[in-house]
Amino acid sequence: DTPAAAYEPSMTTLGQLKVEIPGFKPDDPVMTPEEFQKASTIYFERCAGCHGVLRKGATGKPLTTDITRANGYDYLHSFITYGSPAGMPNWGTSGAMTEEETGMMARYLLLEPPAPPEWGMPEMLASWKVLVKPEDRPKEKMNDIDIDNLMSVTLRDAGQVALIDGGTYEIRAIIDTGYAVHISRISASGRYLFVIGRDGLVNMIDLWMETPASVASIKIGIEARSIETSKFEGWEDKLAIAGAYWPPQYVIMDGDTLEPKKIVSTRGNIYDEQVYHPEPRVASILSSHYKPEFIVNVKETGKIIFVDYTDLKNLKTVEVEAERFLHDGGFDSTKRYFMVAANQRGKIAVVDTKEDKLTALVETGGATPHPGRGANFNHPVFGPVWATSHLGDESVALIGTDPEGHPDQAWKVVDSFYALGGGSLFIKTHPNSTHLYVDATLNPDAEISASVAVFDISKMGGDTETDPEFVTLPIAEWAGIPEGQPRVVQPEFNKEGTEVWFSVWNGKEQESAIVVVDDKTLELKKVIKDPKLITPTGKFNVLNTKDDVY
Ligand code: DHE
Repeated sequence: DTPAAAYEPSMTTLGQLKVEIPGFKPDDPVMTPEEFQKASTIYFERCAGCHGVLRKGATGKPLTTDITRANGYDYLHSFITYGSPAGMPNWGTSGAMTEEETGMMARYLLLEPPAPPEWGMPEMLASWKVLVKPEDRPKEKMNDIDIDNLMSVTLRDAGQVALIDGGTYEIRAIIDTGYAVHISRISASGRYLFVIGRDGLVNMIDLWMETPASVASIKIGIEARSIETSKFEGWEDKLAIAGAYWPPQYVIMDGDTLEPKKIVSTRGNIYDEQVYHPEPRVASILSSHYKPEFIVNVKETGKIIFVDYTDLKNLKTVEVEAERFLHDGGFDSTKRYFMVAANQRGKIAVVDTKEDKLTALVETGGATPHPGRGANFNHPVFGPVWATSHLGDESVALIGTDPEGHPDQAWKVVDSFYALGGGSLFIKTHPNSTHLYVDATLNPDAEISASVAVFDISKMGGDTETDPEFVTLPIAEWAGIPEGQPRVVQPEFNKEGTEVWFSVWNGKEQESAIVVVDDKTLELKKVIKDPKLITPTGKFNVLNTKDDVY
């Protein structure tokens, strides 16, 4: 008794965009256009990051209608409500979605997904704003901020970033940005800070202004995660690049104004199966220190693309067959090799940015490596290593990165040991520190997700049978927040490498904090609290981020 006529295709809005509700079939579940629109928005904000806009799956399982219809409403509803140990959040029981919403989302998944529109040059140009022209910007630094020690902190659900002074812990500016800024990156000179929201909005912030503020902005797509700037000698501050999840593409922009110069689609064939994929999303992007190139990681097709930015009219790219699904990564300590997680295959792909070639594919032995940018240190026995933790289990893998000095260990897992628990997102150390910090943000146990493990690097030995011991720091407890269930996420060092900062990430309506720990003593140094610090997640120290020190 669901009259098909009531569900005629019609236009609905997704954010600021008009999209077409796909045609309904007679046996489709009941859904009003209003519900469809609401569900599309929720899907976009909560689900698309893992399952893809077209629902073809990546970090999350595919949710195309052949699969969802075979599983049926009840199965979907319970999955959305209770989640799974493999990483699906418990949207219902955590209170993030109401009973009405989980039911609505289950019905929504039985319908064909709407394909959001493309986002090409006309749309980009229409969204592009130069808020302060280059000639009207300060000629010298107009503030007393130690810019190198500034921390750019994402205030996720507020759609803002906070610039916090690493010396005084004072909030020096709060800047409106896109929704849930994913990362901050710094221009080679250290003057400009670039941030990108989940909604594809890029803000370019001038740190020389009396109070740092946006000087340009542009929306480069509908969903996005990555941004970077040109760093090679002679190209400092000249160009910026941003990668989009939807449409699957990257765009190269002027480094002074964000004027879009070149949009390149990443649609194409999966590297191994040689089958076309309509939504190969751009994951991490890095800027080479060896050549005037960007390193663009394409998730679903498993390709690492070196993009030569010297001649945008005659664009030269080198496409490396790597592995899937490429996600996050960083350089080794020499900055010659780039290491990126291929999380579906439990591997780290290593590319040589001097030769533009795949160096190795390293199986980490853990489930779903998730390094952030990883952690480089000098292991007492194995020499220079790069470390990753895992989303799917409690293991930490150390990979040898010194083919000259330690050829036997190069590009192999030299040791693997347990940290606090599964659900780790980020791992961090600093050249001036002898500690390795590992979070467990998405661990289902509240106490574990509220703490971090700290390993003493100087005590790591060559006996791989015995796990190194670690100390547990109860970071969220130190923050003294009585309400909610705050998760501790992403360690980040100050410029000297003497203090490490953690976000204590609570609900939008609840108190959150930043906790600063003394790296030498592992004692609490400072709790930064402010009603404006809403849902802090990523933190990026200007100097370390600019120079790729991690
Ligand atoms: Fe991230 C890095 C994508 C969920 C906080 N995240 C990245 C990068 C990518 C990515 C591609 C690498 C960017 C680069 O270096 O150029 N993240 C995704 C997702 O697709 C995923 C799994 C699901 C989603 O819907 O977004 C996801 N990420 C999260 C979160 O839930 C986090 C914890 C909070 C949030 O903002 O939503 C989160 N991601 C971060 C942070 C970094 C990051 C803080 C940068 C780490 C660093 O030290 O460089």
